[in-house]
Amino acid sequence: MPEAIEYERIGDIAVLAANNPPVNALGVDVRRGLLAGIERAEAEGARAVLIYGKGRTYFAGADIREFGKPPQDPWLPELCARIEASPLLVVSSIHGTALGGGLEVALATHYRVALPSARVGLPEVHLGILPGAGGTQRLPRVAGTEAALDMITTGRHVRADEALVLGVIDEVADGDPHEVGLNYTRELLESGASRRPVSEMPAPEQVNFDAVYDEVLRKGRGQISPATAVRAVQAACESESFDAGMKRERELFMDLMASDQRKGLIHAFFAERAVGKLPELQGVEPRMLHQIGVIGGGTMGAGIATAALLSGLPVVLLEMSPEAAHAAKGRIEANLSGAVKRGKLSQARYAEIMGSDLKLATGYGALSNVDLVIEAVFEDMDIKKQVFAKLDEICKPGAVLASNTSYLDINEIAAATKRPEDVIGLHFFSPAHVMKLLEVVVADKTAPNVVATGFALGHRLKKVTVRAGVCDGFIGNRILSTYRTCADHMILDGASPFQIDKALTDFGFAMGPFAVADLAGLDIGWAVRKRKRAEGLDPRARDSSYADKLCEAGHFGQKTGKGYYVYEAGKRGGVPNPEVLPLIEAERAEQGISPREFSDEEIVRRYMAAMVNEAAKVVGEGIARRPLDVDVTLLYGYGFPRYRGGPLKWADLQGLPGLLDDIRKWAAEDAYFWQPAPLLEQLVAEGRTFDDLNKEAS
Ligand code: TC6
Repeated sequence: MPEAIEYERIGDIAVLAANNPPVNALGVDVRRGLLAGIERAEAEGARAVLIYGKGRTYFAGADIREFGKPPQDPWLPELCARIEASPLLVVSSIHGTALGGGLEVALATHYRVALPSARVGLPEVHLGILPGAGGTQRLPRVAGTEAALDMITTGRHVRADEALVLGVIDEVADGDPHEVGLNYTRELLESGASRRPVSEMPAPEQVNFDAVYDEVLRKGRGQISPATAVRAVQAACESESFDAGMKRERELFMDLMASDQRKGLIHAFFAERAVGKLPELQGVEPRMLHQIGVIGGGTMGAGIATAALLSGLPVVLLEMSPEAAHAAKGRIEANLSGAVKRGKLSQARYAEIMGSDLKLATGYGALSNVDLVIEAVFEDMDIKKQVFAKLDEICKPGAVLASNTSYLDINEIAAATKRPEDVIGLHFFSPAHVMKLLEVVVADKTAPNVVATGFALGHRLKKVTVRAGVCDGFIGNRILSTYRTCADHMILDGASPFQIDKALTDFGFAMGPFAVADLAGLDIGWAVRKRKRAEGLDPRARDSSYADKLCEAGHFGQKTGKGYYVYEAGKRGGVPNPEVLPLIEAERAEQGISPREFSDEEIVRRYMAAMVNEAAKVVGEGIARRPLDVDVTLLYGYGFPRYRGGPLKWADLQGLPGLLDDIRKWAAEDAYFWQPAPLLEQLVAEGRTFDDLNKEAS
């Protein structure tokens, strides 16, 4: 096996090259190699040490896979102290990304040169920890307290030119990192540069840390790592010595390391990388995509077209009339102008897209040559079937025929064609050019290379892409429908939509379910309720109609200015709609329900148990392949707080037996709704967790 750190002697300079693909993470072998390399360079009488990474990057951080396992010597903070204390001149040459422990190693070296394309950052807070190898002590000494607080609490990746201005790096030079590093080290030696340990620099300047702490805590919506990191930086300013500051950093680091938030965030990190790895796609080549079609230019269709155009894919957008096509063009123009304003798209590229990449059409014939077509028309099975029958006639052989339906049966849609193997669900989330989630819904006859094409498209559009099976609502909307029903039951029994929204945003959700319903449009839920009632509700299911009354009065949420909340033009968010509680009270009276008090804790517990129970059914039935697929779906499509890892990670951390006990207890009041998921019962009986299932599947 190759050495994780390769040692090379070039004249007076000992070169330590990291060789730990793919990202040169600072695992135990790398740490040992660095320590041995420094000791050898000193013993051999070198004058300087150059550290750089082979392959695509300098060290991208500590090896996250080691977290939570027994630590192995040398620890990164000790290694950094040893590097800094070396009597030799120690230099880093940075390319790719010097992140987390990687930047901490670089800050422990005496000088830093970087390629123009390099980025540096301390993103540890996104993993629920803080820079624990001196980053909170050294960065403010070189960049100043304010810049360090910004970098550490946001975890943002800073470009080389900005890092140079901030003093995080000393020089930017283009070329090969080995050569660039050697040239810079030689220059330093020739100019007689002396060692420059950051720990010996003066303590950084004071700021109002309490104010920063409060602000960061508020922005974190319950996430503790960024605010805790503020206290660590404070220690850099206020401790009597560098070592005392390091001690405080370590204490705070260890607290975070032991937290559930750290476990949730690291689960999220690996889960979002695992969703695209499906054994069934190993070795399956996706079909080529040169041009796609989109049917329907409403908010969803225009969003999908925008996402495709931004990724460089030409789009033919089909609408039913020239007026509708014109309106669709306007939506796409507005989306793309937003991208220009945010600096994500150049004016020249904008002109190119509007001039030639986007084609508007009003006849199906325009789709005869596209490689994939996504239908985003009205959510009605008969209309979808007509669309697919037409596509079957028009599209060239091998074209992928996709539906963006969010609930309907893809098998039934596929049966409207003579090529069901080419049919798939591509469920985008609105606004589709912004939301990161894509559910690839695989029907019974979908060909593997069509599934692979769905994933390839997701990758190209920079989506987090999850595989789902066919059922009402697939992974996300099926689970949403259940926890939303649970919320409706709590309302009938005495809670208010506003209390529920508040309890759930306090839990960490970006929005509560009723604010979300207002945003999505109340007509969507209304249509689903009407469809389900038409299909026939189970006589044991509780139903409520107060929300229908809002819709009947023409209140569809944000788009009409009124729903659960009232929205004033120009103001963000809304205030509770005073018409809502009387509607609920009338319904309770009609159903003979005496309302009772709900604590916020009970609201969260019931809502989450409903979510977990349905999610366990979704996994048990194979609609989601693994628990982590559910977690990623809820994180990216439904505003689930990332620091809780997703509903099934949250469930593991709570303990599955307690959740199942609650579900069984509530089944005594409503045995139809609270039917325990067989998979949950099985896991509890076997003393296993959802994470055990993830591990078995990987
Ligand atoms: C830290 O340093 C704490 C210090 C204090 C200690 C006291 N460890 O993302 P990609 C894997 S905390 C282990 O697909 P990209 C990743 O799982 C750390 N593995 O590539 C994937 O594996 P797979 C602070 C890691 O080019 C593969 O590498 N650092 C690590 O899109 C490729 O990754 C960070 O938070 C790791 N640190 O993006 C940086 N990093 O192929 C985290 C990656 O088996 N990493 N892997 O699926 C990143 O942000 C990105 O990976 C990237 C590269 C920007 C480095």
